[in-house]
Amino acid sequence: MSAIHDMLFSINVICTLIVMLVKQANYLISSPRVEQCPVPDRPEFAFIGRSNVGKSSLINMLANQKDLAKTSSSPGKTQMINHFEINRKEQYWVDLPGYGYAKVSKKQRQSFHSMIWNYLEGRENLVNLFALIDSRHKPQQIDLEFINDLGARNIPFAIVFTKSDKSKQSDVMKNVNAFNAELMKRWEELPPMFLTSAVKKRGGEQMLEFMTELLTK
Ligand SMILES: Nc1nc2c(ncn2[C@@H]2O[C@H](COP(=O)(O)OP(=O)(O)O)[C@@H](O)[C@H]2O)c(=O)[nH]1
Ligand SMILES: [Mg+2]
Repeated sequence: MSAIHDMLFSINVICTLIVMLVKQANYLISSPRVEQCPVPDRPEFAFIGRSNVGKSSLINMLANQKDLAKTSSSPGKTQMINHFEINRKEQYWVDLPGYGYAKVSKKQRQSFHSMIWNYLEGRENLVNLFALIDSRHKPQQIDLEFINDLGARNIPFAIVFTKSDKSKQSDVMKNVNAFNAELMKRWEELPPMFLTSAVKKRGGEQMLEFMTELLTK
């Protein structure tokens, strides 16, 4: 009994210790197309969401760095696939361009659309995509459409509700539940979900735990 107890206890300790630590992180390169991305020689996590959803802030929170993701929001890089090196050669994180820009031509939107889907469907080392949703808003058609497409195309993804500090908790939960209710109209199972605030530094540990779990599976 006590041997088993000791063993379980040590497994528990090990599990607690293997939560990913970001010891090092740096911006690497911005690529206009998936074909130009770095050689896929390590696991990759990607982040996507509408512009201003809080993507850069979330990446900075996870990496525990103030200005890591700033690079990719400089003019010209917002429409690129931006790679960050994490823990030297351990993994890549990718800041993807936001979907659903209103102020671009139809042609631009189409090439943008195919760039994102070429990446999502063609990047062989992609472990998981984090799709960011602003928790201040009721379910938005454009987010629902994008998430439904991810499911339909079998892209591994999780949903991250951002800016949870900005509204009353009851309003946040109302929006999250409404979003889930919309998804349940189409899907039997909900994807993994995280509630985060980059300002209050909430939800990051759970995300890092989930990432570690995926990498050690
Ligand atoms: N209150 C609050 N503001 C946030 C949070 N995350 C981002 N913001 C703010 O939202 C704006 C857009 O954030 P940013 O990370 O640049 O979004 P991006 O365009 O998706 O990369 C900035 O003014 C951030 O300071 C959050 O968790 N809480
Ligand atoms: Mg950004």
